[in-house]
Amino acid sequence: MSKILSGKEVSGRIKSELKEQTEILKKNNIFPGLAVILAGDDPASRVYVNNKKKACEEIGIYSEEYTFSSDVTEDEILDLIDELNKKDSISGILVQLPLPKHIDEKKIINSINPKKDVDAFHPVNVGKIMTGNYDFVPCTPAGIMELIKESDIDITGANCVVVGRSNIVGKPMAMLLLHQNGTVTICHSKTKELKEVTKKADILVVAVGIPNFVTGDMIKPGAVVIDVGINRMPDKKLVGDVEFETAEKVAGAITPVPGGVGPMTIAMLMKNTLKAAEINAKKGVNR
Ligand code: L34
Repeated sequence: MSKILSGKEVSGRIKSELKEQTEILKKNNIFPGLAVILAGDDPASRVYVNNKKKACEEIGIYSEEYTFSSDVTEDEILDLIDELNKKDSISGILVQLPLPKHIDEKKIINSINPKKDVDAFHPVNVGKIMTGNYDFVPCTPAGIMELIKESDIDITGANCVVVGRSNIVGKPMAMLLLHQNGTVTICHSKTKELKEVTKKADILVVAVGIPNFVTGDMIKPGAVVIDVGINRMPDKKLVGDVEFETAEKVAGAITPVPGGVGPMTIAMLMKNTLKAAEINAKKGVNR
């Protein structure tokens, strides 16, 4: 039986701290605001964006939502971002991914002012993460780092295996673990003898988007297992990329789905939005 790393619980604690910070910022005439852009009709994205708006309300962050239908043009989104980049009441801009297929995701992300890029997806912020002097940490990897802290494991020297190499999760995750002195291996769909690699992990992060991809026999006894996947099954049930039933018998600590990484992602977005408000108040968004 492993310890359950409840993102729901930890994010609740973090959000109440952020609420206090928001009150202090407001007393100092700093008013954080988040703009969320949603294009298309992906039902999962709709749920995530709703959860983000709800978190803003809870904490006292002003928020705006912009929705477009799936036939939106690139220029329409670029024009909106241009406007939001200049708008004083907006400290953070988030374009919910994935975007409709005909939209060039890179072009859209590149148009966001890096000082308002609360996802940390802009190349300037990605570069800063590489070198280790960053303001914004991408929300999902940042949330995972908080959950690992809860597990009481020391990352220094530990074998950390990240399965998945996306720009949103896998790559930045590997960097954050490396900054904390982990010995990091990145695996992906072309990795040979995957099980041999995952079996050696003291910390195993799985972000591949395939239901029940990692099973108990692939896990080292006592390992910390972080499941980033959220897959909706035909019966509407949510399952992760890790087969929970077999994994929790082997792991020392494990995140559930739902209630694990998802709520942490949102808490970290709130944290980044407060940070953006603070930075932009001090330095201005154009410097
Ligand atoms: N730009 N796009 C941008 N930034 C992000 O940080 C994201 N991500 C991922 C998808 N696209 C993005 C999210 O917001 C994934 N993600 C996300 C956010 C919230 C939740 C899950 C993923 C979440 O709230 N999960 C709940 C269950 C939600 C449900 O019922 O479907 C949970 O308990 O895991």
